[in-house]
Amino acid sequence: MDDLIARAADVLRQTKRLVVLTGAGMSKESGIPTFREAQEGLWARYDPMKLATREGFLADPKLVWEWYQYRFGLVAACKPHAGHYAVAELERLLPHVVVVTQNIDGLHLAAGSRDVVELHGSIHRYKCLYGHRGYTLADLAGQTEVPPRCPRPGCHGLMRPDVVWFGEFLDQEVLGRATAESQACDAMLIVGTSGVVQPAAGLPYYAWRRRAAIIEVNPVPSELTDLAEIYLQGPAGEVLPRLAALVAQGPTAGREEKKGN
Ligand code: BV8
Repeated sequence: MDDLIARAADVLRQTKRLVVLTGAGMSKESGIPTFREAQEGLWARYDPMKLATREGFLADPKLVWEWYQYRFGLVAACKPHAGHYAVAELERLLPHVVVVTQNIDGLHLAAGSRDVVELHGSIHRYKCLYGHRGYTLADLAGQTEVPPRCPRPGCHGLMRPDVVWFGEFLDQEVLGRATAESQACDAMLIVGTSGVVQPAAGLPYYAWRRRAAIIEVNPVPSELTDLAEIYLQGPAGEVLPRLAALVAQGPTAGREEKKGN
């Protein structure tokens, strides 16, 4: 593994435009179960794939709202781990780094990454069924109804998390940015995703088609491992800090340029 990480660091040092594509495995070591892991406790008998849908919400708004409040509580109790900080460090070391995450937990932003594309939205943001968005739970505090109602005068629509559910289209601007960065990158670092959920899992193919270097970090091979030039088989919290430390030790394509401007 040491020589593979060293090789990956060499690739990243010469990278001018890096996309870091992350999935639920990126947050595992922060204590957030991955989407496919069995749900805990009272949620064990529910299928997340059914709860994370508009139909599931309309069928039982209170149940789905409470599921997200349970998950919000999990996220609120968690902190970024060394892997998140390593990704933020790569953004400081290299000329152009964009984090494209499938996660809704906000941990990349909390770790200091600045250019983060949240493909599936955020559990920290709320909107109503009629699309009035930009609210936080604090804006809804004091309402006793579950789910709460839209604070916008005259609306009163049911509130929901501002996330992308299965069967819902991603925000076109967000997906457009993620696609453009994947089409323009010269390296893509894929961390902690099974590569199943579309259209996120299609992004690495844009990088692959333009012969970008693809590096994957995952303890288990995924649907995307065959695309990887370098597969680092291990957990994000262990591999990424080693990778970032090696990148920091040598000259990078961008550091001189960054000093220049
Ligand atoms: C869309 C937000 C157009 C919500 C999420 C039939 C009907 C309807 C749609 C479809 C259909 N068939 C296919 C589709 C498309 C569907 C889809 O992809 N389905 C899959 C199941 C086949 N996609 C959609 O619906 C998307 N919209 O396509 O619109 C459309 C419209 C109508 C009809 C058709 C198409 C919207 C997808 C977004 C869904 N929302 N999240 C919420 O979170 O509550 S997705 C959700 O699941 C997560 O955000 C995440 O993206 C995904 C889970 O995937 P991963 O992140 O990869 O996590 P996973 O658990 O799978 O894997 C974890 C990995 O980590 C593993 O590889 C593991 O080995 C690794 N790991 C573990 N520990 C570590 C680690 N790695 C590193 N370190 C560790 N320590």
